[in-house]
Amino acid sequence: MTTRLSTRLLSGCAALLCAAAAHAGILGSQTYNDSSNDIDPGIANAGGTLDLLSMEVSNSATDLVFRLTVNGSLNSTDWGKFMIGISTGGAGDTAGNGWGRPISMTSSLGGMDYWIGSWVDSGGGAQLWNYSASSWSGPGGLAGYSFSGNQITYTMSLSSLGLSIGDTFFFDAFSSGGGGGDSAIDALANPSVSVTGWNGPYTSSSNFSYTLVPGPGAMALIGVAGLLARRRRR
Ligand SMILES: [Ca+2]
Repeated sequence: MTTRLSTRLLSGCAALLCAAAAHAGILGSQTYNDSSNDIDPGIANAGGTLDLLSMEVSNSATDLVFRLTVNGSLNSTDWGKFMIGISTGGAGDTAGNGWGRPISMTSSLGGMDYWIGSWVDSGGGAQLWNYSASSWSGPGGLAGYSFSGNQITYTMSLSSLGLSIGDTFFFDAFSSGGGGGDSAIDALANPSVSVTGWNGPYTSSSNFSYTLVPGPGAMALIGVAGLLARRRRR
């Protein structure tokens, strides 16, 4: 009986491993939601395109992927700017960001260590900035950047963010206009209106966290050990 159950458990875990492997190396993912229509009515929202709806965060053994969903078409409205602030526990800027926008961030790990600035006009593009030694350095490139319909996908290597499997980081995403002084017209982690004017300023203080999930092999082994231990205790 015990042997048959163990065999069944192991084949179940093998199926899970296959399913995980079929998912292009994605080890874990989590979706974070924002309210819709939470942009100040006095500020243009580009037909809803600047209204952030959700962010799916996932990781493989080597990469981190952000998939941002907005409330309008990125193909028909081409002037939006979309940005992500990341706090990893480094020196951390608590007053600014890589683009000099009036947007700042504080988390339980400190200030903002990385800034991703992206645009969807002129074919689109994205930059990665890093804060260290009291200044922002960049821009660097991302491993991947694409947008279509109402989604933008950003791929960064974990090493480019100074992250390793098991690490936890904090993040927030912001939408804005093309002016250098434009603030966070919408902020993902804030379900209410973020700013009442283009110039803000905005500070993200209650942001989201994500922990980089280890490989399915390690997870399955932990699962098998737990189930067998439970079986043994009966
Ligand atoms: Ca929103």
